[in-house]
Amino acid sequence: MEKFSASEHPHLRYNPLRDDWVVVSPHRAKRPWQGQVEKKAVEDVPRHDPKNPLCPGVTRPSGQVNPDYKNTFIFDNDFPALLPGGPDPPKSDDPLFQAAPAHGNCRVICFHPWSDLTLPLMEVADIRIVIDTWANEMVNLGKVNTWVQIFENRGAVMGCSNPHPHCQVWASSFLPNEPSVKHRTQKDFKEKYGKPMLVDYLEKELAKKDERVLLESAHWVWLVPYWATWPFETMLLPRRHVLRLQDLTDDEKNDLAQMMKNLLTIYDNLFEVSFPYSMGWHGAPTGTYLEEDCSHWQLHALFYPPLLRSATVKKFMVGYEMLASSQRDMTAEQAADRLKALPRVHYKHKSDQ
Ligand code: H2U
Repeated sequence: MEKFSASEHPHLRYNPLRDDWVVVSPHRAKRPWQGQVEKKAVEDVPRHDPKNPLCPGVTRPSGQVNPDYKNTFIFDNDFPALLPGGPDPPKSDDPLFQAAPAHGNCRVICFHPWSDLTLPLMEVADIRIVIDTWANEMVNLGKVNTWVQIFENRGAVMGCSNPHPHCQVWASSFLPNEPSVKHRTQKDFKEKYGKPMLVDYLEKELAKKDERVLLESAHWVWLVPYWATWPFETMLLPRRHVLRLQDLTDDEKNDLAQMMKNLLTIYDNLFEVSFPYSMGWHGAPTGTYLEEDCSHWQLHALFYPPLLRSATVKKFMVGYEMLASSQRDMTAEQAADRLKALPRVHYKHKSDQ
């Protein structure tokens, strides 16, 4: 019988964090594409636009005036998805009509006063200030909220409404679906195997680092997870067992700033475009969980980019993905090989060499 090859034969891969499976169909990677081609995003963004509500000194539609900020600037989202107060829905005995309270705070963090910068184009010292701002928000919002989700949507293709470098923070009184599943799976794993899942996973990935490990630094490892779903999905993990972003040491935060610049530069170099993605941090829950044993958690950042084969061809999670299981063509290892082969200098700075 023909011998199985992961780079040729369809198979399933288990995602132990989400407790689900992804269909991998490597033989399909060469199929012709006649689907949608996204318009290449216009990259000529003015450094300052007096009409852009995220720029320094601008009056937002809410009437609030942004300060003349010099590094990061945080404000309460003028159109928040969650509110700190308000009435709770009534309890129901009917299992088919269940509602629950949802409170929280939504904030916007501008990374830098200039609209024409993105994280990989920023100075490492300025990225470090962003990391400190994230950690502060985790501490402050985490005092009362169960979950603080920091996320960046980059690029119009990801629904980002504004090119100015920024991210969002949604803090909630409840544990949302994704972290709720991860809380359970990591707890079960630690009970069964005696180690935090992602600590064990990183050790095993480092033992065979030529497969999916992309970049290593003193304190961080960037890799394509074995179970990645999006074509160029990656994960960033600390080497040490760290529960939450606010637990990082100064050295780890400095190293993280450099690592983020490096990895996002590689992403931008893939198709020589400001690479669109949704990225975010997952660590142990907060609020009342701060008093509980959360040692099964390991901090990690997730990068979910939608691009597939060029700056203009996007992967859609539709059809089979919506109705059955997620599916990918190129394997995680093939994606890793593509990313590993890319230059480390940002394509916009090529001429500086
Ligand atoms: P994106 O990260 O998806 O582009 O969203 C930008 C956020 O900024 C969005 O949540 C908020 C929007 O509500 N915003 C304000 O709070 N005030 C404004 O004046 C513009 C945008």
